[in-house]
Amino acid sequence: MHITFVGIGWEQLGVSLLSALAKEQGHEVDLVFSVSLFNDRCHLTHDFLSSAFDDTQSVLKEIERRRPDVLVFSPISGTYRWMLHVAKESKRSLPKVKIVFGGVHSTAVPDRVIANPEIDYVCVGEGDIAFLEILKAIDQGGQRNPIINTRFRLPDGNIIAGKQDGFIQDLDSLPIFDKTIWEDHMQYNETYITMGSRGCPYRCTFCFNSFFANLPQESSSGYVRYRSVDHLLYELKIAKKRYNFKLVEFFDDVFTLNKKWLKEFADKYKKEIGVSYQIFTHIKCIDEDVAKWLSGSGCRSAQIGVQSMDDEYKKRFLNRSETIYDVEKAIKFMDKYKIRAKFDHMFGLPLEPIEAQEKAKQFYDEYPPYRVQTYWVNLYPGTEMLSQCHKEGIITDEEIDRLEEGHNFDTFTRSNRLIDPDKLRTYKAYELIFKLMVNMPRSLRKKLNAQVIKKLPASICGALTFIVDLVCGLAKFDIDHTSYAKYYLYHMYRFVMNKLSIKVPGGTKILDNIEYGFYPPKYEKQILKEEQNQVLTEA
Ligand code: B12
Repeated sequence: MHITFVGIGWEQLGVSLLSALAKEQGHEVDLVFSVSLFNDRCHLTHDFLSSAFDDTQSVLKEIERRRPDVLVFSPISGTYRWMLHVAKESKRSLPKVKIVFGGVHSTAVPDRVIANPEIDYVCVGEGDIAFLEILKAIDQGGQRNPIINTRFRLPDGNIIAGKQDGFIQDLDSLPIFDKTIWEDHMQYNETYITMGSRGCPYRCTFCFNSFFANLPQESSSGYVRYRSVDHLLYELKIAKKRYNFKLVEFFDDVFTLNKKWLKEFADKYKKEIGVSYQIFTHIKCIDEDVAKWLSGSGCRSAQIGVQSMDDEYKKRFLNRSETIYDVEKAIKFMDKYKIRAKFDHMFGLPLEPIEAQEKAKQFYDEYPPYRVQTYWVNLYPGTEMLSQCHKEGIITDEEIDRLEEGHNFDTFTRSNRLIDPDKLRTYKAYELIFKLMVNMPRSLRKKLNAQVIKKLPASICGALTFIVDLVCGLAKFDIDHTSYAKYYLYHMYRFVMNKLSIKVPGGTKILDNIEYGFYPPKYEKQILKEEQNQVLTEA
């Protein structure tokens, strides 16, 4: 069959994996992508510019031109509305196309998603097995038997829900991510993203893990799982030959959780790949060994969620047990081994005492991280935090309804109505201070006063924050900033050229067009053996 994935904003590793699985089954796979400049559902939102660069119509036209048999979407909450719109329009123009939804948002509210008559299948939870079963069912003209981790609609309108069955345990039995479908849009010669594990042992109330991990599963099925180091390095070796990237970003929830795995990774990565990398991790998972291994193997920065500096609040409302003392220990190790600490700090946390911001300022003054990344709280469907807010009467049923339908998500730039306007000005002042202070000498840092800065109109404060962050990032040649800027410049140029009907080269230059083997050779042999056994059994 011809399968088309529809993406927006950024690469999605879930899509890359499903693409590899579908190609392995002999399907023809491609991607239609909206770069959605200035509304990328991540960092940048600007109403006027986003409508000037809107590319939704060309996405719809492209889907119509390609006439796929199956259209696949993997929405997070912030991309759900757009994806739903594209799905509906595509069904109108191609009534025979089968539409499949999956991913985080679909898992949080599957009944709402399948309630849209245009959507034929919805995957709940992990889709490595379900996706192939869905494709088989479509290929055979639709079936009535339940499909694992899936809901679908029968011609009479009834919904069939398959058994929910945990999390795939052997990640090495899966193919490596298929990056080829994204090459035209991404800039893999700059940064390459991947993951070595799935799952997280922590249950922060604002995170999708707070519900995803609780999906029904067999008792023997664990949530935190690893690819072998060799499986991961096999992928990186292929990718390095093909793209020669400058940086690898590991998006594992807690990259340094398993010290045995990390040690093996650090030893082999340095020898076999040897390119700088960045990770995400948890304060509790940084000690001296970890910092030393990371640093020795090329890790230049680690992004860590600090979120709030009020220990008591954090424990009670965010389900996080680390203390300021743990943060201090972690940053000292990172400083000692020259790993840049990028701390995530959240504004607008429900019921957090406002004094927590001054505490944070004092901490960042004493131990300035490389960067404070600031986020405005979003209440994501399915999360523990959303239920807490409902229980506390902070959010109404109608607002939950809107969130579950995918409205009102804007993480970086905008706050939400839950934040009291006076508090909002205070938060904005601290946001500017945090951005400034880590780039200033200590004597000047002391002079920053939230009560004074708070008097600036919120819009000016917001604009200054954006400028300070951008200028400091570019001045430090921070690759997060430079690659983001390059991505935008390239796509703005491409957008204009497209309007003039001038074709421009894709975002990634392919350096070595070797065949993309989705399995390391030793697993390929194993899979072949399994397939032969199956043929024998069937015979
Ligand atoms: C890598 C990553 C990014 C990358 C890549 C973007 C992307 N869209 O994936 C970047 C840095 C760009 C990014 C940015 C953002 N992210 Co992010 N990101 C992640 C992260 C860490 C990994 C996602 C991933 O690749 N997982 C691995 C793959 C294999 O798993 P998967 O995608 O879930 O897919 C599996 C199943 O879900 C299912 N499946 C998925 N889709 C489909 C479709 C079908 C048809 C089927 C059958 C099955 C299926 O099968 C797959 C294989 O089992 C997740 C957290 C996490 N650990 O998952 C957060 C996460 C997705 N991000 C999140 C958020 C909020 C954001 C941002 C808004 C802000 C931010 N915090 O940075 C932006 C939005 C960007 C955008 N426009 O998409 C939230 C989303 C919550 C929500 N309900 O919407 C998550 C869940 C983190 C969290 N703590 O809650 N992110």
